[in-house]
Amino acid sequence: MQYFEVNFDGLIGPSHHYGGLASGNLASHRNALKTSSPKQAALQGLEKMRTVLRLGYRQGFIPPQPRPGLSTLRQLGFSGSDEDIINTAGSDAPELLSMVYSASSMWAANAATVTPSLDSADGKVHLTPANLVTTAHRAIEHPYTFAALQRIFHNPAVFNVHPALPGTGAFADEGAANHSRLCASHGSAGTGLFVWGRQRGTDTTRLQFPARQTLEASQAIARQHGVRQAVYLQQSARAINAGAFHNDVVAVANGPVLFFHEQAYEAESQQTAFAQLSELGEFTPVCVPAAEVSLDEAIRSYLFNSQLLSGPDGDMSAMTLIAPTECQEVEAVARYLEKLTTDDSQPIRRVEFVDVRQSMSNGGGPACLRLRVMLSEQEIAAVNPAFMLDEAKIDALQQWVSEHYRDSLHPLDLLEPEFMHECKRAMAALTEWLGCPDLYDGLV
Ligand code: SUG
Repeated sequence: MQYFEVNFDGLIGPSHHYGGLASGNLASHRNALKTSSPKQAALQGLEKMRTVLRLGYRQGFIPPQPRPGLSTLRQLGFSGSDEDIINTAGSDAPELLSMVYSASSMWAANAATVTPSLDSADGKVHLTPANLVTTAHRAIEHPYTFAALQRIFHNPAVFNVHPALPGTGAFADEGAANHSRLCASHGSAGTGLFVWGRQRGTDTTRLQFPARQTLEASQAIARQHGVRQAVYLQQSARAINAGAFHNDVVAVANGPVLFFHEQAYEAESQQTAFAQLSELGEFTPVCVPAAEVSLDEAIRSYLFNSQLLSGPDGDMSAMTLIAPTECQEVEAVARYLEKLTTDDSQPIRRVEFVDVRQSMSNGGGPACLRLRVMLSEQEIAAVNPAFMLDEAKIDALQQWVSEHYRDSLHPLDLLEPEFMHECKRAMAALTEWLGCPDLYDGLV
């Protein structure tokens, strides 16, 4: 049976702003409190989806979450009408407004961990929303993500959408950003590669920034999904301290290929994991040496936050890297990429650049913006078609963005109650268009 990589991108919401909310994410820190353009952000995201669609791949999307998260503000003690809540939070705790307005669900690589049916014990596709407990603005995402995933993957005979792991630091989980699948071909059984930053008892004094994924969370996901082949690999403290808050900032996999930075992993853990991967099946590590691209250059350009794709029919011999345009601007990276595509010892043959600068300024590149789901033709038919895209639907979504989004947004604009109404109107129009006006019922 043939399997296809289907990407579900996070549609960027109307409250996209630079809140400086993510510790360890250098771009978020650097751009804190600058003016964003929600309109440009969403249009860039949709153009990326169009690029991938035009290259011949299937493309879906995950809708934005309702913002502001008024139920969170109520939980935090604010009361009265919706306007009262915005006004009081705006004067007493504006940082909480930024938190509940974050459009962070756009980074769909953090929406969930996915195990394809080929790799799970019961032959179903398993999805677990990430609890994202490390940062407050992201920890509020998972109930909405769960609702959206249940709606998209709505056939329980084919899909099992689990609730998030317990919301505690011991099971801190960041989803597919720390998970990859290695396999000989899309249609053959693969190995889940789970990358983690800390485990019970880890001496975290070496870490300047939080390690967002625990080994215990990764093990729980593998157990829950009935993953038949799992390998665990430890992120290096050096990479985390340099700003690799997720594994997908320093590595990307596709088929048998793991394209990664030399300093991404703890050496001993890498040696063990790579030996296991070679034992379990075809494994082609493509290591980018620090002497050619430093960690700093890799993180600045987001080279590894590219989408690495086989041919649309699954051809593993000629892969395409969908890379952020920033890679053309960091000299060492541009030079490296030129060399890479002519190096016959590995299958990456082509680089396609996409402009997702609005998202990049918050630390999210092309790969952050998508949740990758490996599906057979029958499984694709079991996906709710409302969430699958073609060019006409992308046009319609661009039209919706143009009608409802602001050209520019400063974090202080979040204090205006009128902005809340704008966001509500945009979401109502979207869920109506989708035919799911009750998508987030009970959660708002
Ligand atoms: O969790 N940025 C996100 C970026 C996530 C990128 N995803 C992957 N690497 N898969 C994060 O750090 C910044 C929000 C702000 O500061 O306004 C933010 O949440």
